Amino acid sequence: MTHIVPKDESSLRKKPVDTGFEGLSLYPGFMGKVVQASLVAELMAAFAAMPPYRPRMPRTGRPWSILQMNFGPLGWVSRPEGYAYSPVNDVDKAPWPAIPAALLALWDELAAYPAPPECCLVNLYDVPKSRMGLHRDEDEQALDAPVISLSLGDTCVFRVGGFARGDKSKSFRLASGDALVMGGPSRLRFHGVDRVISGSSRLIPGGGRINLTLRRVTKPAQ
Ligand code: MD3
Ligand code: FE
Repeated sequence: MTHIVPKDESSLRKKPVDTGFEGLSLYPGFMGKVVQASLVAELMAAFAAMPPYRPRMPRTGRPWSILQMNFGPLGWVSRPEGYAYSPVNDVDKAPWPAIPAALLALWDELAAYPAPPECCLVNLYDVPKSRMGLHRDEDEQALDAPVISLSLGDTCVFRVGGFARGDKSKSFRLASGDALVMGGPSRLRFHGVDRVISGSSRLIPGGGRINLTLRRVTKPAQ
């Protein structure tokens, strides 16, 4: 009778697939559809109270093609003078909402780090041309902690390179429910999102992709 059991938490892949990059672990379908759907509902409720905003590039002021929001004691923000972590949003100076419990659980399962995440950066790929250029995540002091990403909604084509912008790169697809751990020697690799495949998931009403990245920002006290 196992065929009538919803394919969910019971049958998830808790072993990563080999990405060929040490420290970069991809867990396809790590989060089941039921938990994904409840997380999306929780995100929508949070966004009703604090709407995602379209950041602008430092200095040039060019708007990003994605929307952003944060959860947790520190949020990652893009300001005219550069990138920063801030305890409050730049719109009305209100603190960010708490990191959803399902994401704290994801960190506990995968991070192998002795302290909780301080930031959950939310990237919303809301239009078909939304993308994220090649960059490194280097605004954190705790570079010994991994960055953990969870993808929801439409599949994207994600690119991982080396430690210099021109190094050769590989691309992977990230589908809804996939978790990615970027740690160890891969923590500072260049990476980006080339494109989102519109219509590839029905999880998010109206379509699109939501990426949640969990980060430890400060070094934990000994
Ligand atoms: C590989 N987000 O928020 S998450 C970001 O899908 C970011 O929205 C992308 O890059 C997104 O900074 C990709 C996966 C990711 C995050 C950090 C990495 C992959 C990484 C650091 C090193 C190598
Ligand atoms: Fe990144």
